[in-house]
Amino acid sequence: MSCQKSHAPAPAEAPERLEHWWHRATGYQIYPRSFADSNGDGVGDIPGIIGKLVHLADLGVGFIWLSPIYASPMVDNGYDISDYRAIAPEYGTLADLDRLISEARDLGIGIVMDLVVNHSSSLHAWFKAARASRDAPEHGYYIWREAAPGGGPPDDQEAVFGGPAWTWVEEVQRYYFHYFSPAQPDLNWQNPALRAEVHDMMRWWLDRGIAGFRMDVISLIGKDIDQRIYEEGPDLHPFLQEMHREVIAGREIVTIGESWSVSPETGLLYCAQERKELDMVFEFSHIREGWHPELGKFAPKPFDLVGFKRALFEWQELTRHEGWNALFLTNHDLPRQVSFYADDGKHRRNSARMLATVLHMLKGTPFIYQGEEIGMTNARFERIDQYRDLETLNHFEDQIARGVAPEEFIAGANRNSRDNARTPMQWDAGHGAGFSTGTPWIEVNSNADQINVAQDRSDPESIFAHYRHLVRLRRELDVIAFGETEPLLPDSSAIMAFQRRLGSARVLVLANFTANRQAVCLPLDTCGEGRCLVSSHRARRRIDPDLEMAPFESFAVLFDS
Ligand code: TEU
Ligand code: CA
Repeated sequence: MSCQKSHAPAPAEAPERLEHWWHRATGYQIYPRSFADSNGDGVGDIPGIIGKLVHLADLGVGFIWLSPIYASPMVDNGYDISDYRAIAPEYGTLADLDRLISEARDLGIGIVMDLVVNHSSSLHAWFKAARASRDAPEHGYYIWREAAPGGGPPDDQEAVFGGPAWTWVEEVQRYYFHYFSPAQPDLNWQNPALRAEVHDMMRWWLDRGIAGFRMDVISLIGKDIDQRIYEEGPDLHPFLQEMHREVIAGREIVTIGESWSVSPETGLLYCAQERKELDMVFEFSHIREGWHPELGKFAPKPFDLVGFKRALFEWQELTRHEGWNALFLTNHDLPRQVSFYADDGKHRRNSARMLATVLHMLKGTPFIYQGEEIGMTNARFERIDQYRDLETLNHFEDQIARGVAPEEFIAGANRNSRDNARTPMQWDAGHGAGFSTGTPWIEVNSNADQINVAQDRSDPESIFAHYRHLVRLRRELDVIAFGETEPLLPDSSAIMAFQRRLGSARVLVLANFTANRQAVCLPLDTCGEGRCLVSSHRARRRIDPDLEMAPFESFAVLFDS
């Protein structure tokens, strides 16, 4: 049950920060292929999204991060773009997108586009020209090397999605470099003409009225492959500063960079305000915490709350006075949060609400990934042919060749494959979960008849209502938007606890990450009589040093002296 709404405490001193619209906003990520299909071809599309805008307006989100909807052969579901200024026909038209931008704007929701410029598709006109002739100007837009002296690839660098990072092109008698799949040749950011093309394209989108960019693997653009430096290479920050100067300066937009390598040591290089690069980064330290240190994501590892908290709190500390956090537990590349971090069975509803409370009470801009607001779970596929994701399929081939049993791989994929988050959005209990009247491109989760928007919304204690409340609290309370974070009980492997402070206001947040009742012992100075902001169980008002928490219980209490 959500407790009574409180009003914003007056800040004790005038805030020095420059406040931007995205400081109090919550983002919502849409993976268009799986969100809503308007024409029954089994593939989500832009008119489908427009039809669901009321759902998002009701949730209260400030902007949508739209995963790629550009023209693409869809080898990596749109993260392989063949025309940066065109829409994939299966998703709709440019006119549909303009309509989405304007209808969303009328509801107070901005559209943030995915900017995928570490690589293009191998079917992009630039690459077609580049591969046809060494003399084409576009040849220099990509990264080429001669064959090794005895023939064969220049070296043994490997691609993230499996196989060598080099592919031979007969016409130019050279290899091109691809960090991901051969269908995703890396763009050569060292080439000023390429950078100018990207800047021009970005301005073109901004002029259409979008609210900003989520920048795919942006930390790769400064790479020096000869030194085998990929992430955060020597030219990354100069390139980001140039992009800011050329495109972003003077526009009240939001920019979120994706970086798999950023650490507390390098975080502020991206997002400290005076550096003029990005507003925030998606950083993955808390996600990597859940991966096997040697065997990677497909080898299950039990969840370790202590390491998870350490990672999150380190970034809260980093951004205490400078920079900003992008808060998320899941996205289209990650498993469903209730399945990974908590319980997706008996305790699913409280698990979902607990994870939401924890994330949304931290400092930063939270992101909700489609379906998270109703507690959608992992896919639980049984056979490899149910998967669609190229990363999962390629790693399956690889690992089977290395002697891993198929069942063992499927068990790992059930925990961590990217397809867990890509099954269709579950709108209702009808055919195709209300996602499509046709046959969805990837199977609907078999639990769609119990877990869906219609069902959740009919529940007075729904997960959706809980999220809506959290989104509103961030808009209303300065202490949630801007307060400093103070970790409590860092060594507890069962409880996540912290406080937020701003002026005379203090918020205490407690969450039980286990299926057992937990006795919690709090420092005396955190206790007292407060006002319950949000709670999954009975409203808590009086906080005593010794309290007991129910399985997956969570709450936040505001004290204002
Ligand atoms: O992901 C970045 C990335 O490095 C992922 O491939 C990551 O390593 C993997 O998902 C972990 O399992 C971004 C996009 O979010 C992803 O969907 C794209 O496939 C990738 O870039 C290439 O554009
Ligand atoms: Ca469709």
